[in-house]
Amino acid sequence: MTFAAIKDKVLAGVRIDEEEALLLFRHPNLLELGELAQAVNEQRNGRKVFFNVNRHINHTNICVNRCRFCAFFRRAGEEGAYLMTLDEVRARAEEALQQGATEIHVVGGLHPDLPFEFYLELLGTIKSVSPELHVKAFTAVEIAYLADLAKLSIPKTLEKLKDAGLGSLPGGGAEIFAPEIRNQLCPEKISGAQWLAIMEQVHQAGLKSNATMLYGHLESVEDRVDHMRQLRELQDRTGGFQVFIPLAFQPEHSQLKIGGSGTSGVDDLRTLAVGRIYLDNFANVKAYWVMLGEKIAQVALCFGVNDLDGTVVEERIGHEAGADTPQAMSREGIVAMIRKAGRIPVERDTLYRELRAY
Ligand code: V47
Repeated sequence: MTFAAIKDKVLAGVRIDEEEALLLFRHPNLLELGELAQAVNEQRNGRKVFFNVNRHINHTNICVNRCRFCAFFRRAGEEGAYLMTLDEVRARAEEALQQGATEIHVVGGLHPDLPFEFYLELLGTIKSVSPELHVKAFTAVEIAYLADLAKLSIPKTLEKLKDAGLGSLPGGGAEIFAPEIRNQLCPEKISGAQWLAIMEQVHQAGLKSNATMLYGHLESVEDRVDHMRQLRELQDRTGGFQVFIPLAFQPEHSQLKIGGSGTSGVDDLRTLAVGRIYLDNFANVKAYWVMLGEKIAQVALCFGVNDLDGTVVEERIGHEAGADTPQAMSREGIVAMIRKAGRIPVERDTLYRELRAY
């Protein structure tokens, strides 16, 4: 199979297989790959690029897991360990609302001592600031932990969280599904199969979620394609994923010593482009500017990407691991970034409904 043959197939709307995705990863001409990804994106999304106005709240960094790639977690009592009070959470949500946020993104460590009720109160606290704020909270990994804590099934746990204000789920915790790599990265974490099984139940419960893939560490391109294959298969069954978000590994201060200073810009663009072409059942591909840097994220808008995440504010997970991006971007900053790439900036809500074009 040649690149030209794959291109014909893709432009005719025919799904490519894993072997063809591998060939795309190995295709030496990055610009040809980007052009194809962009053609696919424009067929679907035109020249619009989404962003949202959001705020991250990482309520605690205390975690019972010790993921080797993670520079964010601390043990209870260790220097730098923290747990926000609900008042601190409320203050952040109020500030976000004043700044025009429509979404609060909540993820945290697997805290050893908090009761299930804490998480219900956390959601209730944010919703009490404004019922209009969409709370995108808890990765599939946290959901598994909370279900254990509550001694409830996953569907029952989701029902309680939904009643307390949960609006959708972020895509974290997927890392890379291949068991031999996952066991080296995060041996304590739920398996890839469990992550997928929980997401299936999330979608069955009527909640949307996102999907991530952590790359640029120990994995091979075959592992990346295998990861995307499993996402595509689940998406065929449920349609519940809103967006694919490749996360570029940030190597500083993590226990995972792989040498070098992180992924290359070429690999970032290639991964986003292959994601766009292979994941034909995902409407959106996000360049998460926090991990990629603003410049690569902007160039990614010519490589099949149609979403830049949001204003973020106070990001801790990537920054603890050496991300040298700012903590926040203003709405004006993101709009300018999209315009300068020749695209149309569109503010969206968490469920990808258009709020305002600029
Ligand atoms: O699951 C942890 C990753 C994730 C590092 O759904 C790291 O809209 C790179 O999932 N280098 C959490 N990545 C963040 C996340 C996310 C972010 C923005 C938007 C959305 C969304 C989801 O961050 C973790 C893990 O895969 N991570 N450490 C690191 N050193």
